[in-house]
Amino acid sequence: MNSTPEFFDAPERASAATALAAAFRDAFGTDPAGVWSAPGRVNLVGEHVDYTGGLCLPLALPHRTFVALNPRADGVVRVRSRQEAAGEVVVTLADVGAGSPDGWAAYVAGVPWAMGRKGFDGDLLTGGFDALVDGHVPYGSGLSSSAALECAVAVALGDLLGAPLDDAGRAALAGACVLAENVVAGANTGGMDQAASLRCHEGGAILLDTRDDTVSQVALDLAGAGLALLVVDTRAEHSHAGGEYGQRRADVERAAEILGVPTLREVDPADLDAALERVGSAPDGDVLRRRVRHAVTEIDRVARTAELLRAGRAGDVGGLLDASHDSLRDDYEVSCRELDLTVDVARAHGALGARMTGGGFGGSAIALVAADRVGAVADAVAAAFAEQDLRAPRFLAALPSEGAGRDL
Ligand code: GAF
Repeated sequence: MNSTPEFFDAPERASAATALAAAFRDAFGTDPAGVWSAPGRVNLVGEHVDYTGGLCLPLALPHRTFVALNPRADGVVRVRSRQEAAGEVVVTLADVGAGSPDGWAAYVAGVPWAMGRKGFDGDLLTGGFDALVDGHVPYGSGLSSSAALECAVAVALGDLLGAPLDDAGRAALAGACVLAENVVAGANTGGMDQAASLRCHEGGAILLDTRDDTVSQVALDLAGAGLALLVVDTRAEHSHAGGEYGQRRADVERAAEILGVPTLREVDPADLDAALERVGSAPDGDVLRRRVRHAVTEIDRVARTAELLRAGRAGDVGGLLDASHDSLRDDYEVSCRELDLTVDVARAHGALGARMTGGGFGGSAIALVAADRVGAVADAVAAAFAEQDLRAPRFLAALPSEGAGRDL
C-alpha cells in the first residue's frame, strides 16, 4: 500500500474570499454584503475540561471556513455549501429551535436564533440571509469544523449589526455559538472551540479559563524554537452528538455533586487523593475516580504548560502533552486505536510529545516535533497506518493563526 503522507494545506485567505464572492454572485445573482471566515483549532492541552470549569490552551489553525452572506427581509435563511452536493437548504427562522433544523444547516440558522437570545439585536436576526459556505477545515476530524462554521456566521452577523468585535464582543458571539450548538444542533459541548475560533490571534494560543470565560494570550514561537506542531487527522470517525461525550460530561457533573463543588476546577490538586477516596465510594466509584483524576491533573498540566511557554521553554512541554494523552486514554477513555498508534509512532520517531486533541473517539492527534523531523514523523505514521491496513491519515501544519474576521 502506498504510504506517502498527504498534507492538507489551507488556501490563501484573500484569494479564497474573492473566489467565494464570485461564486456567491453565480449562485444568488447578486453581490454578497461581504465575506467572513473563522478558523478551526487544535488544543495544545486541556482536554475534556471545558465543561467543568477548567483551563484549555487552544490555537487557531490556518484552515478556515468562509461564508459570503447577504441579508434578506423575509425571515428565511437560504444556504448553500461548496462542499455539500445536496444543494440549497432553506430554513424559515420562525421554525428554528431545539433540534431544528437538523444537519449542517443547524450551525448556520442556529446562530441568529441564539444571538437573539443572547442580547444581540437587529432586523438581520429575524430577517434572514442568503449564505454560501466554503469550508477548509477538514470535516469530522476533531478540528472544530462545526465551530468554524458557526463562528464565521456569527462574526458576519455581528459585523453587519455593528456589534463590537473586540475580545468582549467576541466572547459574547462565542456564547451565542455555544448556545446554537447545544440547543439547535443538540451537541452538549463546552465552549473551547468557539472561544478558539473567535478569540485567538496569529502567533499564539489562548489560555482560556472556562470558569469565567477569560482569555489571556500565550505567544507560541515554535519556529523560533526550531519546533513544529504536526497535526495528524487519523480519519477515524468521531461524533460529539454521540452518547460517549455526553456520558463523560454526566460523569464529571455527578462527581462534582458528590464532592459538593460546582465544578472539578474547585478540587485543589493537593487534595486529589481525598477527592478520589470520596468519589470512590459511589456505586460506580472506580469510573468516577478515573474521570476526576483526569480532570484535576489535566487542568494542572495546562497551567504548567502555559508557564513553560511564557518562560520561552516550548521545548520542555512534551512530557506534559504525553501525560495528557495517557490520562485521556487510560482514565478518561476517549482515545482509540488510531489515535494511540499515531501517538506511539510519533514518540518513537522523536516527537518531544504527542497527544490526541479535541473530543477524541477518532479525529486528530498532535505531535510536537523538531522542525526538521516533520517529514520523518509523518512518513512513519503513514507507514504504520498502511501496515495495519488503516485508512491513510492526513497531515496539517498547525501554524498559530488569526481568529474569525472579515475578509472582503
Ligand atoms: C469537543 C468539544 F466541542 C469541546 O467543547 C471540548 O469539550 C473538546 O471536545 C474536548 O476538550 O471539541
